[in-house]
Amino acid sequence: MRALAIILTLSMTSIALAAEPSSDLRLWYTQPAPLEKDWTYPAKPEQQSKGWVEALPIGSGRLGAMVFGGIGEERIQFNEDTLWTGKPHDYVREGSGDQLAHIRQQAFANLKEDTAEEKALNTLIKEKFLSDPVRQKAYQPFGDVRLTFGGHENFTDYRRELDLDMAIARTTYKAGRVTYTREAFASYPDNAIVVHITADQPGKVSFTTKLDSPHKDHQLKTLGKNGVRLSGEVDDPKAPDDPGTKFQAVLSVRPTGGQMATTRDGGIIIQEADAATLVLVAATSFVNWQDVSGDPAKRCEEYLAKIGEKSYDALKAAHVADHQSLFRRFAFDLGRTDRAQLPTDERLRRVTEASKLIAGSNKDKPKADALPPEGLDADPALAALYVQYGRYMLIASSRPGTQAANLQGEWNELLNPPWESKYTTNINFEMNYWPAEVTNLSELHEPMFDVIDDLRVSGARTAKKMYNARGWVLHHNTDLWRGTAPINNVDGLWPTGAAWLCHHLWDHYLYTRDKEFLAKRAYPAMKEASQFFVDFLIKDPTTGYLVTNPSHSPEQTGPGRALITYAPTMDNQLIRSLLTYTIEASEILGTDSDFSRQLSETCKQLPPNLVGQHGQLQEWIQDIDQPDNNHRHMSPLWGLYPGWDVTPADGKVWDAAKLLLKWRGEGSTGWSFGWRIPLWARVGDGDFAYRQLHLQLAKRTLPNMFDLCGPFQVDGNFGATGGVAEMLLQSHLRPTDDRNRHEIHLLPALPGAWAKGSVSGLCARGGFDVAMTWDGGKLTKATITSKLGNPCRVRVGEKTVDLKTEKGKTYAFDGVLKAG
Ligand code: FUC
Repeated sequence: MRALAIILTLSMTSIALAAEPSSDLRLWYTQPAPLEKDWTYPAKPEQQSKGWVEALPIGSGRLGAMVFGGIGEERIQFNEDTLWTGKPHDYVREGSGDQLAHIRQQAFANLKEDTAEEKALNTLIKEKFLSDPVRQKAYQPFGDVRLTFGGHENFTDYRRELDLDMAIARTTYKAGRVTYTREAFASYPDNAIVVHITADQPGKVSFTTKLDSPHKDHQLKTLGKNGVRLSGEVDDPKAPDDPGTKFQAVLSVRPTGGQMATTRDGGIIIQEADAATLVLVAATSFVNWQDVSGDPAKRCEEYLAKIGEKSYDALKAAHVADHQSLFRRFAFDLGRTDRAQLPTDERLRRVTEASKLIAGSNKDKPKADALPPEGLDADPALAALYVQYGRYMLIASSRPGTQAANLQGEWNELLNPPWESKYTTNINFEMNYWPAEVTNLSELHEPMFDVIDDLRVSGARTAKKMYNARGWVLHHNTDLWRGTAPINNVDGLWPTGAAWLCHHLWDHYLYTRDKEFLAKRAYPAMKEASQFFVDFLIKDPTTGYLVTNPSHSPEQTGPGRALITYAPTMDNQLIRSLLTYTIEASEILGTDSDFSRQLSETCKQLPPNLVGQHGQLQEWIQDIDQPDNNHRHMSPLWGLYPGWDVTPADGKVWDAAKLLLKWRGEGSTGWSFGWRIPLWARVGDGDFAYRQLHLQLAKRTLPNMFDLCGPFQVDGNFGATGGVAEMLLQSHLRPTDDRNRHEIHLLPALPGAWAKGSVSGLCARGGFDVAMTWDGGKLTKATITSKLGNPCRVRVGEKTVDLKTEKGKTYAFDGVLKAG
C-alpha cells in the first residue's frame, strides 16, 4: 500500500512538472468552438452548452467579443454596450396612478390564489398598471469579424486559450510545417479590439477578412486599401417605425509585408504577409439615456486617430499593463493537482460526472452527504480559477465610463436575447457587483453608480406618476433607457429596487470611506430613495405597521395565496437598511437632521423580522411559509446576505433565518447557487457553501465557464466569486458599538476541502487589505494593511483582537492572532 502510494505521488509530481499551461490562470481547449449554434432559445441545457458558449470572452468594458478559435474559418463576434433596441422613453403607463388605491385595497384583502378576485386584480395590473410597452428593450449584438485562411484544413497541435492574467485569447496550430498564432484582446486604453496573426516563418500569413452583422439592412464598405466599414441602424421588430440607434464599426488591417487588396463585397485580402494586425473600433449614436444624437462615424474616426500608427506591441503592452493593474491585486491559491493540466472543458466534465454521485437533489433538504472525492475536491485549482474568472469578467464588462455589466455581462449574439439581456434588479444586477469591493476592484463599481444617477431622474418621474410620491422608485428591471415602471407581468410589481441599489452606494462608502462620494453621490440618491418610501409606505389596517403595498416576494407565486401582497420580509429589510444608512450618512455629513428624525420614526413602524410557527423566518407578514419551499430566490434572507438586517445578535431571528436557509435547500439556477454560497458562509457553514459552489460548477457552468441560469447569464459567475470571498473573509457592518470599528472575520467559513491555501488582496470594510495563509484548515498567518488608519477588530473563531491602526501600515498575525 505504502509503496503504491509513493509511486502514485511520484507520478503525479512528474505530470505536474510537465504540466501545460505553465500558469493556472488560463482556460484552454484542444478544439475550436463551433462557429454557429445549431439550436434556438429556449433550449435544453445540453443544447445550450454548444457553440457560442464555447467561445472565449474578451472585453474592454465598452466593447466585448467572443473569440471562437476557428481554424480555416475564424469568427470574432462583438458587442458594444450601448447598442440596444429602443430610444429614450418614459415607460410609465398613462393613468396607472389612478389604479393604485384599488390595487392596494385588494392586496390588503389577502386574496387567494386562482380566485376570480385574484384573476381580476392581475388582469387590471397587467392592463392598466404595468409599463407601456410592457417589455423593456433589448441589448443587441453588433457584428462579427470573419477570417478565412485557405489551406489550413490539415492541422495539428491545436490549442486555444484565454489567459486571464494578460486578458488575451490565443489560438495556435500547425498547418503544413507552419505554426500559426492568433492573439485577440479588447483594449480599454485604446478603445479597440485588436487581433494579431503571426506565423513562425516569413510570408506565410494569407487570409481574407470581412465584417458581418445580424442587423438587417446593414451596409458594408471598403475604406481605402485596408479598411472595412460596417454601418446601420438597429431595427426593433416591436416598434418598426421608431428610429433605431445608429452604429458603425471600422476594421483596419495592417499587414507586415505581403500584398493587400479589397474584394467587391467589402472584404480585405492579405497575401504572403509575415504578420497582420487587425484593429476594430465601434461606436453608436447613444450619448446618454435621454440623448441619441451622437455620430458613430466621427467616434470611430476619433478612436482610430488616437490609435494612429501604434504598433501591435505598443497596443498589447498598454492593454496588459492596464488589465494587470486591476487583475493582479488579488491572488488565490488552493494548491494544484494533476487535474489542473487538463483542458478546461475536461476539468468541468469531471466535476459534472462526479456530481452525478451526489444523492441530494433540489427537492431534498440539505444533507451532509459527502461530496465525491473525484469532484471539485480533486481539482481545487479549478475553484480558484473560477473565482478569478469572475474578477476577469468584471474587469472585461464594467469599467468607469462604460455601461454596467448586464444580465450577460456584455456578451450577446442574439437579436432577441433571454430577458432582453438587461438589468434585473430583484437579484441579478446587484449580484454582478458582489465581487467588486471585496476582491479589490472597487472602481469597477462605478458603472452601477452611473445607472443609479440616471434612475434617480427616471425613477422620480415614475414615483410621481404612479404613486404620487417624492423621491425615486425602481421596480424589478431597468434597461439602457432607464425604465423604472413595473414590467412584463404581475411579478414585475416589486417597488424596492432602489433600496437594494442604494445598499451598493453605502457599501462602497464603507469600504472606501470616501466622504466626497458619500456627500455628492451616495447620500442624495439614498435620501431621495428614502423619501419615496416615506411617502409610499401605508399603514397596514391589521397590524398597524407601515408597509409596502402593492408588492410581492420576488418571484413567488402560491401556494394558496395571491402573488400580489404587502409587506414581504425582503421589503421590510431593504427599507429598514436604507433608512438606517441614510440616517447614519446624514449624521456623518451633518445634514438634514429633521429628515433624519422622520426616518427614525418611520423605521420604528416597519414590521420587524417575524418568527413563524415552525421557528422559521417568515417570508411574508402572514405566517404561511411552507417547509418544502426551495425557491431559487432567497429574498427573505436578504438581511443575512448581502444585508445585515439579521445578525447573530438577533438571537431567535438569527436561528429562524438559519432554518429558512436550510429549508431553501440547494440552488437550481446558476445564480441561485451563487446566492447560497455567501448565505451559508454568513452562518459559518463553509462545507455547505462549498457544496453549492461544487454543484454550480457541476450543473450550471458552460464549457467556457460562463454561468447557466437557464440560458447563459453572467450573474452566477459574479455571485460565486463574491460568495467565495465571503467564505474567506467577512467584514461586518455593525458588530461593535463604534461606527468606525469594523469586525474583520478571518476564515469564517473555510470548507474542509480547502485545508491548505492562501489568498491576498481581499478587502475589508473600513479600508483594509488582507492576506492570509492557512494549513490543516487553520489560519497560519495573516497580514492586514490599513489603507485609511481606521481601528478594527480582528476575529478568528471566537478569538478577537482590537487593533488601532496607522494609515499605510501593515500588521501581521500568526494563526492565534498573536502579533508577528
Ligand atoms: C429573475 C430570475 C430569473 C432570471 C431573470 C433574469 O427574474 O428569477 O431566474 O434570472 O431574473
